[in-house]
Amino acid sequence: MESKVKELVAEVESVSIANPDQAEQFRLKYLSKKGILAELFEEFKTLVPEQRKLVGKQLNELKQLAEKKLNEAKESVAQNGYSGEKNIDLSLPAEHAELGSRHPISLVRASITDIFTKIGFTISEGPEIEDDWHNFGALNFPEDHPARDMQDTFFVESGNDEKWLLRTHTSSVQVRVMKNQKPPIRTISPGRVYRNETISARAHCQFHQVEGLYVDEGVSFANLKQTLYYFVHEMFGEDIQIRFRPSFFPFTEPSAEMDISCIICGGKGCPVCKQSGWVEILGCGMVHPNVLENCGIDSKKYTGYAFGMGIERITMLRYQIKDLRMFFENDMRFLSQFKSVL
Ligand code: 2NM
Repeated sequence: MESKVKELVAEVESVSIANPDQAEQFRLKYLSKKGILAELFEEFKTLVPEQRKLVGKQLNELKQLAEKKLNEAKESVAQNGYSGEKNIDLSLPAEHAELGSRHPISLVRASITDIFTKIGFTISEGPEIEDDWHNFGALNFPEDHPARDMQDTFFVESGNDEKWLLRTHTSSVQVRVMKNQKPPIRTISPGRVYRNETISARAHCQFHQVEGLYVDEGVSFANLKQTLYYFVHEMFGEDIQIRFRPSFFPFTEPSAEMDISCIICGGKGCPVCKQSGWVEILGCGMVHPNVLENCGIDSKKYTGYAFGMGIERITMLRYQIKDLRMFFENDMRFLSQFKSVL
C-alpha cells in the first residue's frame, strides 16, 4: 500500500487542471465519496497497527495535496477564465457592451438650443462663479434687493473685499455678451445656476436655465411674443396655446410670465396644471434701459427683449417627472430610461 500511495502522490502532482470541467473530474476521481482516497481509507482500516502509523501519515498528506491542488485550480480558473484552454473560438461575437444614455436635462437642453439656433441665435456660455456686478449690479438689482441676501445666494469666500458668488441666473453671461459685442445681438445662454433653497420635490439649490436675449434697433414686445410662440410650437406641438400675465423683474420693463395650455390634459384641468388648464414655463420682458446702459449700449438707439426658463421644469413636463430630486441622484433605474435620442 505504501508504494501505491507514493505513485498516487506523483500522479496527483502531474495532473493539470485548466477549466471547471477538469476540476470537477479531478474532484470526482480523487476526493469524492466513491473516489480513490475514500477507497484507500477503507483499505487502511484493514491494516495491522504497525503499518497504520506510516500509511496513515502518507494518506493524510496525499489528501491534503489533492485538496490544495483542487483549490488552487479553482482559484486560477476563476481569475483567468479559461486561460489554459487552447481551443478558444475567436470568431464568437464579443460580449454585449451596455451603452450609456444622455441625462434628460442634457436632452432637453439640446432640444431648446436647437430650436433657437435654427432661427439665428448663437449660444453663449460663461463662468459659474461670478462677481456681484455681473450677477446683480449690471442687471438693475437695487442694493437692498432680497436676492442679494445670504438667504438666497451662495457667496464664495474671496479673502478680500470683492464679493464673489455662485451665479443665480445665466443673465450674467448676457451682461458679458452685451459689453463685448455690438448689436444686433441674438444669443441664448444655457447653464447651471445656484440658489440657496431648501431641497424639496419642487426646489433645489442647483438647477439649469436657458436665457435668451435679442438686442437691435426696433426690437418690440411683438417680436418677443412671436419668437416664444415659435419656440412653444417646436417644443410641445402645434396645438399648444400660450398666454402672457404681467409680472416684475428688475432687469426687464415691462415684464411678463408666459403660460402654455396644459400638455397633459390639453387645458381641461388635471393635477399637473392644478385644474387651471395652464402651466407657467418662463419669464420674459423688454430689457430695462438701465441694463443696456450699464453694458455700454445706447438705450435711445437700441431696444431688446429677454426671457428665461428653467430646464428642469420643461423636462418634468415633457417626461412627466414628479420629483426634481431625481435629476441629481444619478439612480441608474431613472437615467437608463432616457435612451431614445443620442
Ligand atoms: C428672465 C425673465 C426676464 C433676462 C434678462 C436678461 C438680460 F441680461 F438681458 F438682462 N437676460 N435674461 C430675463 C428676463 C430672464 O428669467 C426668468
